[in-house]
Amino acid sequence: MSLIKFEVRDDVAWITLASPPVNALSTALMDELSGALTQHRPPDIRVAVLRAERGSRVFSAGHDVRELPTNGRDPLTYNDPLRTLVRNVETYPAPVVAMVEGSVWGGACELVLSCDLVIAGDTTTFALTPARLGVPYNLSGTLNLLKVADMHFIKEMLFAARPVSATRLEMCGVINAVVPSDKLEGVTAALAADIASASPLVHRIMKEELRVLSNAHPLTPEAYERIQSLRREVYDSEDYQEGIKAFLEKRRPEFHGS
Ligand code: YXS
Repeated sequence: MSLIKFEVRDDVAWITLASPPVNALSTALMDELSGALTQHRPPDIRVAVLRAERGSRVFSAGHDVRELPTNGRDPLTYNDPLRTLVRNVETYPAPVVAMVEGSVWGGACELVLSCDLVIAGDTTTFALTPARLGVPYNLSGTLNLLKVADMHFIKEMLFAARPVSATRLEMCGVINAVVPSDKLEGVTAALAADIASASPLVHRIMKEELRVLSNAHPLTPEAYERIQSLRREVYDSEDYQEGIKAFLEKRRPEFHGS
């Protein structure tokens, strides 16, 4: 059974997460999303819209915790499904709009924020919860946050690791707009139609230009190695094992900082 729904209406591809109960980003779901973006491209598609089912209480619960490796390996390296999916969104040769209804958790925040525009319903929340699981948010996701939000807001989201309203993210310029939930689909469809009526060539070129320029961060090998060693410290830790174990056992984790 497919874990997404796919429909094209007037050059706009509507990609719906449909993996109950909480659209956890399993490898199967992420591979289907990447497949939809790889198989359906311009010139047939002028805009892609990523959404959950109408009325969703949870847009996506983030990375499927049951698939996080527990053998001390970083689960979010270059070729892992979430990183591959985010890159497929960022390099898709047309604008991708996230239409967000319900709560967004962990790696799903990164997926949504990797889209070119984000329109959220007024009950939507975003929660970056890796600290509650003993996991460090991945490197590219952290860089993407630095591109769109100021440091204090990023630290609040990552350290407090609790849901933040879409209105707050809009105020901080992290997402484009918050609209009443019953208007969300109409507003998103109108925006997509506007975009679809403009030059697809300019969209493709400008999107790639912005991606290349925004990633132009010189990182010395020493800086890279320092960051990798910090991440390795986490994945080798007991806290990492405890975070996943506690989630699966439905209890509060007991972190000891090692
Ligand atoms: O008990 P059953 O079998 O029915 O399963 C429950 C949950 O265990 C399951 N579930 C998940 N399974 C795998 N991965 C998940 N992320 C996940 N989230 C939930 O779905 C069934 C229904 O969940 P339940 O009973 O909690 O539903 P609810 O409506 O009361 O609450 C929905 C949520 C989303 C608020 C709640 O499930 C929740 O807080 N989930 C964890 C959200 C989270 O912290 N996600 C971050 C995952 S780690 C990640 O994304 C990256 C590694 S990172 O951290 O770096 O961003």
